Amino acid sequence: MSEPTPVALTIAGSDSSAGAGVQADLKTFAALGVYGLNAITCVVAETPGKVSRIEPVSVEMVREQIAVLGKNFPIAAIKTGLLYSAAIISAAARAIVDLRKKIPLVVDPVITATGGDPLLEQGAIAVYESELFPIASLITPNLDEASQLLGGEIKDRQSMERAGTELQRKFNSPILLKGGHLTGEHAVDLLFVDGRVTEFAAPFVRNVATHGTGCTYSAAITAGLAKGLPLTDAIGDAKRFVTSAIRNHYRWGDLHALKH
Ligand code: PXL
Repeated sequence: MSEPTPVALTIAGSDSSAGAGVQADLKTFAALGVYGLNAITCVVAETPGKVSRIEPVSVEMVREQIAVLGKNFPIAAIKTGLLYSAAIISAAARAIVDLRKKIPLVVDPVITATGGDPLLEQGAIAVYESELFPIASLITPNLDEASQLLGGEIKDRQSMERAGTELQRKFNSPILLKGGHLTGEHAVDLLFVDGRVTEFAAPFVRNVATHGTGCTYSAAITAGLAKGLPLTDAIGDAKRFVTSAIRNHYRWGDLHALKH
């Protein structure tokens, strides 16, 4: 008999250009052999680099999506992406706790889009810290997000090590600090668990304007956890997956240049 397909849930926003958000998560789950469920938090009208409008879904609707899925599917791992507001972060955290099962939870603390447009309401970071981080199995900030969580600039390997250690202590959760925005031969991410640091490196892919890499990466980690992999194996596999996705990306810019 074949093994049952693992099931993972993403709680995130919809990206109309489908490179980030829920769409990236579901494509990643499918590519990795995991059945993906989604609870939509907001709808974003955008193309890569330009957010044009965001509308949230009601808090009650966010809660209901998570509750019905939890009652009817064997959810083996959960990730959160764009949660938009303090009220939605709080509703998502409570709905996850209400599932009353210990399910691995990956929190991708999405604050701004790659192009720099804000995606999270001001003041919402405090609710991440008080309600969602305490139930996370892994938090996956990039360098900008880590700076916003801690204050101060992170500009090299040394400051990454300091920031990751501080984040892990402050939030008492494993931290994957993604160093992709540092320039160098390799894109280096550091995992901080219980005072230990593990490095994940891949050759830096040059001359690519990316959109949705953070979403794809955290979704791939979630897929690995849904399959029952240990955290370091799930991250190692996910790093290879996202590097390959960046290398084999859809060339939106080229098409855009041709048509306009
Ligand atoms: O890449 C961050 C991100 C996450 N979620 C949604 C987005 C974006 C970026 O634009 O639209 C829905």
